[in-house]
Amino acid sequence: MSLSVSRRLAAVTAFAVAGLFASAAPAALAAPTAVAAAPTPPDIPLANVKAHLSQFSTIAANNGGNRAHGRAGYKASIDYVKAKLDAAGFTTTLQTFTSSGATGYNLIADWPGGDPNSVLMAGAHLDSVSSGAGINDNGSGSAAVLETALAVSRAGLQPTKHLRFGWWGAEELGLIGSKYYVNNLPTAERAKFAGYLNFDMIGSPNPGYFVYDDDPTIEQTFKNYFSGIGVPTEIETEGDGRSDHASFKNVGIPVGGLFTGASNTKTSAQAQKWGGTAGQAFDRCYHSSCDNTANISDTALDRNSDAAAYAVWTLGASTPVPPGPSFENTADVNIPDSPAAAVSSPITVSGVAGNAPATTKVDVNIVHTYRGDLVVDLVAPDGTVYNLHNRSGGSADNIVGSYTVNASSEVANGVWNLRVRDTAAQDIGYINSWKITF
Ligand code: DTR
Ligand code: CA
Ligand code: ZN
Ligand code: ZN
Repeated sequence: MSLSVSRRLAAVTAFAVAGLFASAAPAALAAPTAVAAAPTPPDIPLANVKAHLSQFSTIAANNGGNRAHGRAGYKASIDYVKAKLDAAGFTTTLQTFTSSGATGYNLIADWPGGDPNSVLMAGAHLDSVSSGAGINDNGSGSAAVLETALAVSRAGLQPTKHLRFGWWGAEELGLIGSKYYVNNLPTAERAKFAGYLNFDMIGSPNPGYFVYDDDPTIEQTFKNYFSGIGVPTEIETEGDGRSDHASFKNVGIPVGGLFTGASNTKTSAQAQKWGGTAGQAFDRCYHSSCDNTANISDTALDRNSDAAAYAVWTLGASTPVPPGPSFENTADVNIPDSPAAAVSSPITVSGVAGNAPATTKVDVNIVHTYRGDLVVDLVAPDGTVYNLHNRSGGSADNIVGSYTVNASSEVANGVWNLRVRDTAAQDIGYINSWKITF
């Protein structure tokens, strides 16, 4: 693995800024225009979201036990969502396609108004697998996006961007519906997209709180929400590209999203920070007949529904501060056991004018079997030491997290080091990667 300087990030951020926040045509990397302060995002009523899940459950029960592509249960699900949106003043379009010899449906709902050259879209796949009702996968995402759209209508929101919502068919067959939608978007229409937000499995019964680490501005927006409610998040790694955001990302549209986990197992460190059961899958009923209305964490569904609304309001209606340039070192560095000397992973920063900000962000990914052994420091180019972790966490595994450091007295350019020392015998590990964002 090599040192990678995320110049792409600066370019993407500039594009995202141009796309998400400027009134000029997205193609021009215009500076963000001043916009009125964003209206306050609403709380999405959990009861409303669960009422949609109950409807999806009834639809499955009345149609052979599932809501899969090509089955009556899927079409009934689309009809339910469309009727709600039509009644709420959306302009809806039913897009048909054929897959595996059956007719598939995408539902697109446009909220009238906003800059037609800057589209912010939120979406979820509506189909289930054939083995069950698909309440978490993906009734949860579909219901949250539906209720967010209905909240836009209730608020009579007049966002800066043009808001669009989508419910995809045949995701379980391989992102078929979202691919069909994107592939049939003229290039000029694709260029109008400021971003696509994906919600696939956001109510897992043993939940994790994962944020897609694709577009940094969208990622930061979701992280801002969760840090505002005191819930730590992790980068989504279970399935890069395994949901409908991949269809949009593949054509260069900035994407982001939320995920609460599928068949991967929750670690003890994750159970410590999120609760739930370590050693158990985030969703034991993934793609199973037990993915029913009992297969939902109300807390996770509520938090993620509110986060979806927060992102639509924030990204659609105002100009959040995009993250600055970041630099990353992904080279593995072994951490020898105590009493060995500390080891360091260097990052050479260049091209950043002035001093580091008071909110310098350090993302750390250390694999270790006993985080309580470790002392982790950020060492500035002039040798100043900023302690990030000082032996907390006991026997839990790994240190994966973000730290905010007031490094405003440090010149940004120069060689920064992440320094790690193992201070107790037994248990070893390595620095997997780290990133500094100004
Ligand atoms: N592909 C989704 C489930 C899934 C698995 N990993 C991820 C990561 C991000 C979003 C979704 C998923 C499905 O089975 O529908
Ligand atoms: Ca809520
Ligand atoms: Zn699935
Ligand atoms: Zn899914």
